[in-house]
Amino acid sequence: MTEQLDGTMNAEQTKKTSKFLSLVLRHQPETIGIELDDAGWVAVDQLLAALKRHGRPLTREALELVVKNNDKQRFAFSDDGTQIRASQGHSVEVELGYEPCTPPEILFHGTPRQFVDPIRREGLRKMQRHHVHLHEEVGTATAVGNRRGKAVLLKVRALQMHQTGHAFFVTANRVWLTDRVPSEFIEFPVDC
Ligand code: HQG
Repeated sequence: MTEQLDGTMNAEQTKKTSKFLSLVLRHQPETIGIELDDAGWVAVDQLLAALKRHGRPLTREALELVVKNNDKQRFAFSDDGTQIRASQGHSVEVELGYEPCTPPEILFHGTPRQFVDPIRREGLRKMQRHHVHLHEEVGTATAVGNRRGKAVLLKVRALQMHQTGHAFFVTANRVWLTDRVPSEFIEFPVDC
C-alpha cells in the first residue's frame, strides 16, 4: 500500500487501515509480531516498524489521521504520544485501567431482533468480549444493532443498576462497559 507512504489516504484506505489496526491492537498483535503491554499499549515506533516489515507501511502522520478520523474513536495515543492502544473491544487479555464511574440514568444497546428472546430470558451477556457495551446515543446503539440485522433498541436503566452494585466503566471514546445486564433492568420495545 505505497499510497499510504505520503499520508494521503482516501476513505476506503483509511477504513482498511483502521480495520487492520483493530485486528492487531485488539485481537492478534502476533500477526505483525508485536506485543501489547498489560494495558493494551504498544510503542508507536514499534507499531510503525512492524507494519513496515509486514508490507503495510504507514507514516506517523497517516497513523495520526487514522486515529483522529476514526468514526468511533477506536484508538488512543498515550498522553506523551509515544504509545497507542485500542480504547476497547479487545479479545486479548488486557486491563484497560478505566476507573469505575456512575452512568447516566439510561444507556442504550442495539441488538438484532433474533437475539431479543434470549436477552429477555438471560439479560445482556458479554459474549466474546470482556464487557457488555452500552451507548449514550440512540443513533450509535442502533447502528451497532444494525450490523447483524434490523436493530431493536433496548433501554438499560443504568443508574438503577449502578445503585444496586453493578460496576460501570466508560472508555476514552464513551462506550460504557459493564459485566452483564440482568433482564429486569432492560426496557424492551412493546412491539417486540
Ligand atoms: C448479543 C462494535 C443472545 C448482543 C460495535 C450483540 C460496538 C446476546 C451480540 C461493539 C445476549 C454480541 C460491541 C444474550 C447479548 N443472548 N445474544 N443473552 N446478550 N447478546 O459484537 O454490543 O466496531 O460482541 O446484543 O460498534 O454488538 O468493534 O457486541 O448483538 O460498539 O469498535 O450478542 O463492537 O464496535 O456482539 O458490539 P458483540 P455489540 P467496534
